[in-house]
Amino acid sequence: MDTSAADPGVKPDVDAVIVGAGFGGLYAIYRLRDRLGLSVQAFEAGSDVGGTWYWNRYPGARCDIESIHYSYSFSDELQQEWEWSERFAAQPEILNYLSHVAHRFDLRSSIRFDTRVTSMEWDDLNSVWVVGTDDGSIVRARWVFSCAGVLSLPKDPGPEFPGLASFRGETLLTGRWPHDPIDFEGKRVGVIGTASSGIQVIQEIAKSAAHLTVFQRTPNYATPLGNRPSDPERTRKVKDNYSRIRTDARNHFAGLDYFRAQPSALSVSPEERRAIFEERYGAGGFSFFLDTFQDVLFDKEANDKAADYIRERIRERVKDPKIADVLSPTDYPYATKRPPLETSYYEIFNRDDVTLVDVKTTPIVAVTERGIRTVDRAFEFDCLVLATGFDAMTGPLLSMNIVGRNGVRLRDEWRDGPRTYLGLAMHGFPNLFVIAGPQSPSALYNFPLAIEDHVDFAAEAIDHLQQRRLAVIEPTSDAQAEWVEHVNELAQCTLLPGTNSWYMGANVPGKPRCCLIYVGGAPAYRQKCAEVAAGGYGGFRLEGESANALT
Ligand code: NA7
Repeated sequence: MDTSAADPGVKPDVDAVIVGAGFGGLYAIYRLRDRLGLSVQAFEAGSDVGGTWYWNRYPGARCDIESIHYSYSFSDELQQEWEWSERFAAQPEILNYLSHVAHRFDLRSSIRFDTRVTSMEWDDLNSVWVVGTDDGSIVRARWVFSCAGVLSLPKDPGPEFPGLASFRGETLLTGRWPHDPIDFEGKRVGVIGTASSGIQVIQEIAKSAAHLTVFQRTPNYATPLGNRPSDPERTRKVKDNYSRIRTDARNHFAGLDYFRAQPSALSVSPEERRAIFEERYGAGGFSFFLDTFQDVLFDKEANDKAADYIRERIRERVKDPKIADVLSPTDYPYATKRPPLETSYYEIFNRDDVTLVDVKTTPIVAVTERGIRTVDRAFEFDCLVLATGFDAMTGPLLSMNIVGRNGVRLRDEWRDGPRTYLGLAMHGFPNLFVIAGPQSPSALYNFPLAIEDHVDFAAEAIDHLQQRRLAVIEPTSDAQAEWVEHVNELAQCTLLPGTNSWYMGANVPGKPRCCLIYVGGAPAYRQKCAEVAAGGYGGFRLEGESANALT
């Protein structure tokens, strides 16, 4: 796309382009179009709404934050009318919910499906983004909201598994699961990856496969999910108090309703500590992670107590001590990789028709026509399932070939890691808002609330500009540098940097290693954003007469 010859005075086609129609994109359409009165065009690569929940339709996919929290708060009518059938909704129900939202607010009329944004270039002369899509069309917009997702671009498995293309059986990627049901009955199945997606899919495939072989590189500290049918009495209480529950959640570190965590695992007696671990382990959800002791993520000794407890439970549940050892993490602290939740995971390894392969000690050498060859054995499969994760947070943005002021490419700007202001916007890339972006609380903040906060912040900023007939908002280089330093300093106070996780960008070969998440928690982050807005958008430069406004 050549914008160097851009005509001055070219009007934008729409006020805002929105990339993606998952939780973020759907709310952005509603907020900008129906509340702010802007014209919007959303693009979605999938054939319908859902985003992450559209693509991750593998058996067992389910949210691990309680559905009463993992849902929109922006419409009380919506939260009153929708009924969740389980404590943690499964993927089909979440997809139904998002479909219902799209229908209820007539959001599909603003979305072009089966269309991927492939380029985005800032035309400085006209203060518009020129957005290109894979069908060859171009749309000019004053604002762009990237709601392209955080865990939406699966890692390309090709380079990590030589020979993958030669496998004659069926290869399935959890993050791009086919729409037609897959029947594992009587099949020999190999699964690579044992984190959140892997654990969920393994639990389901184990129910019908003739033989299941699990290839584990790093064991996880998985704790019980505690799923069950929704309790009508609790649902009624929640609905009677939804507004307060949402406010409380927004004041919690991770946007949830866990409020019993004590300051330190080291300041209580061993008996008291154990009783707390015991109770929270049984309570399910992120109780164990977020509602035990506040220093678990900061203090190695405190963390060891939690890790010891989980290892003990794994040893109780897995009969063969050698297999239990392989399943027990020992070389990284608890929760420095995103903790997965499980239901029957550990018991699966007590079965004769399930084999665990430790690929740390016996690495995979190649995928063959028939299966997988490790250094010491060949395995034959009918199906190979890859639950190998995502190019998280930065991947979806970088894949859109974003070019900002003066032809600067985001890919070059981020060569050593992302640089943002508030995880929301970038210097050199005006009028582009990144929803739940890198260096925001994102994955450590209940996504629907995090998304609503970001979209609201950006919509209010646009409103602020429009009222003053301003056209452009862009973070200053200084404000951005300060934020990046702050995010990195905070991360250094935690145990996260020492572990190879997607939080650190360490799951993708060659990706720069740095903390992709603001770890100061939702309340501190929300306060900072509120101060920025109240101060007239401090840290942002606002400029320009809005001569080419559409609305
Ligand atoms: P994750 O959390 O990135 O997990 C990917 C899993 O795949 C993990 O067990 C990896 O082991 C494993 N993996 C990745 N590459 C390889 C190779 N080359 N060889 C062997 N094993 C490999 O992705 P998920 O989809 O499970 O979860 C992502 C998020 O979605 C999750 O955090 C929730 O927020 C929802 P490793 O640990 O890297 O050794």
